[in-house]
Amino acid sequence: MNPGTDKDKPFIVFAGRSNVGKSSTVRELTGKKVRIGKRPGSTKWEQLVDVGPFVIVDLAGFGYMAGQSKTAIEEMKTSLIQKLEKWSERIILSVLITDISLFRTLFERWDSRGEIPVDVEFYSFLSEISPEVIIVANKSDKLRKKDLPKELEFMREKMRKAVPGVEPRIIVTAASKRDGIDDLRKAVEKTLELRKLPRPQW
Ligand SMILES: Nc1nc2c(ncn2[C@@H]2O[C@H](COP(=O)(O)OP(=O)(O)O)[C@@H](O)[C@H]2O)c(=O)[nH]1
Ligand SMILES: [Mg+2]
Repeated sequence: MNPGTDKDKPFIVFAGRSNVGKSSTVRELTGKKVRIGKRPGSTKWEQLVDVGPFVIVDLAGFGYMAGQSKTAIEEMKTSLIQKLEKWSERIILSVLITDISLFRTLFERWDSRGEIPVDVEFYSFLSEISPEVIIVANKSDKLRKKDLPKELEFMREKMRKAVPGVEPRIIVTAASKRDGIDDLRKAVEKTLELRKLPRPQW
């Protein structure tokens, strides 16, 4: 399927850095066999999954990818942003997938260089182009259980600062272990319901 096929169906987009588990999450949510990468950046283009009234768009990742030049990475990011802007009227909900086990480390690395961390930049961007954004804190299984609350609080605080006046909605998952997928499904359904929209046919 390509984005031109189902002309009127609104999009639910899944965005996030390479290798954070976007495709795994979409696969667990829908049962559809979207490609899952062994190596970062293995999904170069978006994959579309029809879920009845909506189309889920599993986007290509962005950010660092092994073996790619800085220019290639920047070009990829620009083309992704242009694509999302072009689609923005069709986007009903964005789901930002993050790797909670790496969020703090990456945040601090970028922040210390005076740059905006990619996850935070994308959260702001998605909040501009999309009526609703849900953040997924994936790979929670890679953290020690006792560290999860403080890592979540760290993320919440940074995201709150990035989009003032909006309380970030964060769902904790471990997609490859199927943890939290029901919570995510419910969060998506609830968000759509509040906008008087139908349920996706997962
Ligand atoms: N430990 C762990 N690994 C995961 C999780 N979700 C995905 N992965 C793995 O991370 C890698 C990248 O996953 P993929 O879904 O292709 O990420 P994408 O590039 O964001 O689409 C794969 O090897 C997955 O099996 C998770 O919650 N925990
Ligand atoms: Mg992928």
